[in-house]
Amino acid sequence: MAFDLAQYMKDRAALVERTLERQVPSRNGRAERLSEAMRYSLLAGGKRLRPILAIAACEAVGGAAENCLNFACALEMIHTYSLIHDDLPCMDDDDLRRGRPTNHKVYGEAVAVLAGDALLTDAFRIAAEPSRAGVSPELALHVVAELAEAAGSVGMVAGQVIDLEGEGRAFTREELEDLHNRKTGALFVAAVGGGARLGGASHQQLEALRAYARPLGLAFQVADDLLDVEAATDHVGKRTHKDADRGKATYPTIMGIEGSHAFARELVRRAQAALEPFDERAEPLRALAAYAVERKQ
Ligand code: GRG
Repeated sequence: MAFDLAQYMKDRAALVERTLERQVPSRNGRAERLSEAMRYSLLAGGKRLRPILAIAACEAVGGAAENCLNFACALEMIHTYSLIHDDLPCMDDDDLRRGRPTNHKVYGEAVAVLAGDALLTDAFRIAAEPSRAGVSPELALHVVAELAEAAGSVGMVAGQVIDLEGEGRAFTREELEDLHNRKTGALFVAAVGGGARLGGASHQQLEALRAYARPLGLAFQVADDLLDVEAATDHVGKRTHKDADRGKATYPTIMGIEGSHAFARELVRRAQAALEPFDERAEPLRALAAYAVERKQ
């Protein structure tokens, strides 16, 4: 029977949802408004792509989803913090995210900044707490360190600074690739690498899975640039056509719409080729690579 990606994503997202609900409770004494702001953005129904990739990588090497659920939730918390901060007036200044008003529009800028800070900080507490007994402290430490590197000053935050400082300036293709490898790709690589490690991957498997995640992260970003040009706001749940308004360098500006579609397909081919040594347990990863560029939101 053909692999049903929609069902797979629904099932794995439900596991993530349940764990997030438990790990980020609403009760918080006198700071209840902080928890409400965290949960407002976190439980707003994103695609949960990064946690699903972590789970799929864990399963591809024979692990169970339960081995990496805390790690998967930490990824989603870091991703959500980045979206809350990215939407602030001092950054991309957006009113709409995940189909609803952005965090600062509802809670004000100060609480939105702090909700992002708390999500980021709590993510590391949760990632450091293995979902299952039997994970060695050394393994847990490696996974947490890689996550911090991907999210921090050489990864996502660096990507965000390069992006902001580059507004209104032309980028070479290499510069654009470096920006997106940091801003978007690093967390994809950490998701797949961490999930694989927690599933018991060998060194060889880990390298192959990273070779899958690198082009996948870039393909996801090329698709995001294309959605910004081609899709309507009510389909994607965030404002579109904003890259051109802000004078941002994008794949469509560098290689045209058709060229960008072709490049995205080539990146998916490269990602899938890296999975050749794996058996049918990597089917979700194969399908997720195609989904990253075919998605409509
Ligand atoms: C503020 C440190 C800091 C970083 C922000 C990730 C990011 C860096 C900004 C988000 C802006 C953006 C459009 C990035 C490009 C790709 C991307 C991350 C899209 C959003 O991710 P999805 O599509 O969103 O997985 P959902 O809502 O489904 O989780």
